[in-house]
Parts: sequence; structure tokens; C-alpha cells
Amino acid sequence: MKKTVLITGATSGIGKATAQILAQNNYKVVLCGRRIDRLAQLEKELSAFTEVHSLSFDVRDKNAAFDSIHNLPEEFSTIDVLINNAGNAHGLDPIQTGNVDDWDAMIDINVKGLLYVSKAIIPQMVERKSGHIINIGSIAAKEVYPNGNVYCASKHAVDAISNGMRMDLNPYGIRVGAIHPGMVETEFSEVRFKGDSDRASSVYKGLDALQAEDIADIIHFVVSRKYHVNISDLIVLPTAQASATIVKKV
Ligand code: NDP
Ligand code: 8X3
Repeated sequence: MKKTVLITGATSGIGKATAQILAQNNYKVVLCGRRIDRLAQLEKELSAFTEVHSLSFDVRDKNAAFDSIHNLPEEFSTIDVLINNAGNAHGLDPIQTGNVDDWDAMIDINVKGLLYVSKAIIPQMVERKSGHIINIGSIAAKEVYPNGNVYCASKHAVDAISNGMRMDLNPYGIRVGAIHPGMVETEFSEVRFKGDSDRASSVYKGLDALQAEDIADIIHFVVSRKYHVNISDLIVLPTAQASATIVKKV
């Protein structure tokens, strides 16, 4: 029987590529994001392969998250796999000049949003004693880099929450894993630099950055292992990247 996967942040980058690969590999897909036009376009594209349903809500809005997920049509309501991917960096500033609204956005989306979506889904997994949760962290979950302060804190929280989820859900046979990418060429830097395309593209100049499809491919590998195999914590870097700050550029 087909498994159903719910993917947050499916309108772009890693989430979109993950939806595409899983749709082509026998999963029913629930796409989540705020941008309705992109959801509609992707739903149409993926419907050629599988059953698809879209949910448009802001993960910061807990009532919207709960309502949307709790009211899924019956054929999509049993979530076998949850990919907590929605998130972004907002700004890259020293702590003394950091923008408080950026801090709010990163904590509210990357940490609280992930918790709200998880809270909407974990009880059904506990009830069934089955499920698989993948949280998308970052190299910033494992290291702190200059000016990364609050983004790194939000991703360190994702790392801690993933480890805590694995412990708490262990009695129920629910698999929990985190995937921590380094530099992936998506809309991430466009968002971080608030639409400054030149600054965003300069991040990936001079190296072969990871592409969204590289991470999606790994997510597909992780979720398709035999049940007794749980890939719990994975750091994935471009070959040119040795750490958060050491990057070989030509
Ligand atoms: P993108 O900017 O391409 O995608 C971000 C996704 O998150 C979009 O689909 C966006 O959808 C969604 N999103 C953002 N804010 C909200 C919100 N408030 N409510 C609901 N959805 C939201 O970036 P990536 O694909 O690169 O990022 C995906 C994840 O990977 C993030 O958690 C990021 O931190 C992490 N990551 C990225 C790396 C990189 O170098 N790119 C490296 C390491 C980790 P919409 O705007 O439609 O709501
Ligand atoms: C995204 C990668 O290095 O900008 O999480 O933090 S980085």
C-alpha cells in the first residue's frame, strides 16, 4: 500500500524536490507552504504520478496548522512520513545590530512552526505505533558561525528537538531522523538577503554547491530503508565545504 508523506516548505528548494522524487516513487503526497500558486502548479505536475493534496498555511499560525492537518481528506489523513522542512534564515548580522523581527521569524518558523506541525501529527503516529519523522536541520545545527547567531540557535534547537523526539517516541516504534545540509543552492539565500539576488548568488559562486535534488535523493534513501534501519543524524556537505566556514572556492 502507498505511504503518505506530508512535506512542509514544498513550494521551493529542498521541499519541492523531495515532493517530486517521492511522488515518482509511490508515495501519496501532502504539499504544504504559503504560496498558493506554487502549490497549485506543483499539485498539477505531481498528479501525473500520484495522489496529491495541498495545504496552504503559515507554520507560525498554530491554529491554521492544526486545522489544516486535522481536516485533511480521509484518503490523506494517515501520515506515514512527516518531513519538517519549512524554514529559512532571515538576515546575517552581528548580534548587536540584529533585527528583532528577523529573530522572531527564525524562532517562530524554524522552531515553533516545526513543533506545531509535529504536534498536529505525532498523536496519530503514537496511536498507530508507526511513523517516520525527518527534520531538516543544517550544518548550522552543529556549528555556529559569525553573524549566524539566531539562525544557528534555531537550527541547534531543531537538533535538540530531533534527539528528544527520538527518545520520547522510541516506545512507539516511530523513527526520527535529522538531515543537516551544508550549502544548498535554493531560494534560501534570496530569503536570507531579502531579495538581494546579487548577494544571494555570490554565496554559491566558485563552488559546486549542493542542489535541492541532492538532498531530496538522500531523503528518499532515508525513508525507504527497511523498518529496522533508522538513519538518525546525517550531515551532508558539498565536497568543497569542510565546515560551516571553510569553503574552497575557485
Ligand atoms: P527555500 O527558501 O527554497 O524554501 C523554504 C521553504 O519553506 C519554502 O517552501 C517556503 O514556502 C517554506 N516556508 C518558509 N517560511 C514559511 C512559513 N512561515 N510557513 C510555511 N512555510 C514556510 O529554502 P531551502 O529549500 O533551502 O530550505 C529548506 C530547509 O532547509 C530550511 O529549513 C532551511 O533552513 C534548510 N537548510 C537549507 C540550506 C541551504 O543552504 N539552502 C542548508 C541547510 C539547511 P512558502 O514561502 O511558500 O511558505
Ligand atoms: C543553511 C546553511 O551555512 O547558511 O542552513 O547556515 S548555512
